[in-house]
Amino acid sequence: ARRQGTVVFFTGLSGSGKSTVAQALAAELDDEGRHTTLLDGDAVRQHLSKGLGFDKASRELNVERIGYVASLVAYHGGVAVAAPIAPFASGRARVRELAEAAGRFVLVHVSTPLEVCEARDRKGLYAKARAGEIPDFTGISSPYEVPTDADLVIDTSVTSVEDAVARVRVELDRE
Ligand code: GGZ
Repeated sequence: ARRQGTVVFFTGLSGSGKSTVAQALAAELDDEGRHTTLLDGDAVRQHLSKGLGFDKASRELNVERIGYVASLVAYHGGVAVAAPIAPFASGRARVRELAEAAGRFVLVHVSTPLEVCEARDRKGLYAKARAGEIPDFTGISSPYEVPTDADLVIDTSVTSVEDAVARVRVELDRE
């Protein structure tokens, strides 16, 4: 029988820490010999979704593309780890549908509060968004619909990367 594959899908605001946790998780699983594919937000937008913007339709298309590729990985028994903002419930539901047809779907909401993400402002994007220089910025001028169907909720302002990874792994080890 085919080994059951998995899609681990992180969703959360810019600066929430989802990429950091996703990268650490993917590295651990890969080290242990699981065939792991990281679909990081930045890389996806440079390649798979090159040229797409941040209006609702573009985000939904971006998220569906990620879900499609992730589901292919899962179908072949691998683990796909994806970490886009994915702010809309409809796009996340579409990903769930694709992933569950192929394997297991684990939704992780990285719930780090906006105030914390904005205070971090690692790339200076929140300041630009507040100044009106970036339209449709999630949390400032574009919505983030909080998931009601997350398997895990992790706030990186109170949970370390190490603990966040461990919590996801407990979830993955459950049957
Ligand atoms: C949100 C934006 C925007 C706007 C550029 N809104 O912190 P980052 O820089 O590295 O992560 C953000 C990334 C979000 O792309 P995603 O593909 O994850 O978004 S979605 O799932 O909604 O399609 C941020 C940067 O792109 N960025 N403009 N307007 N984030």
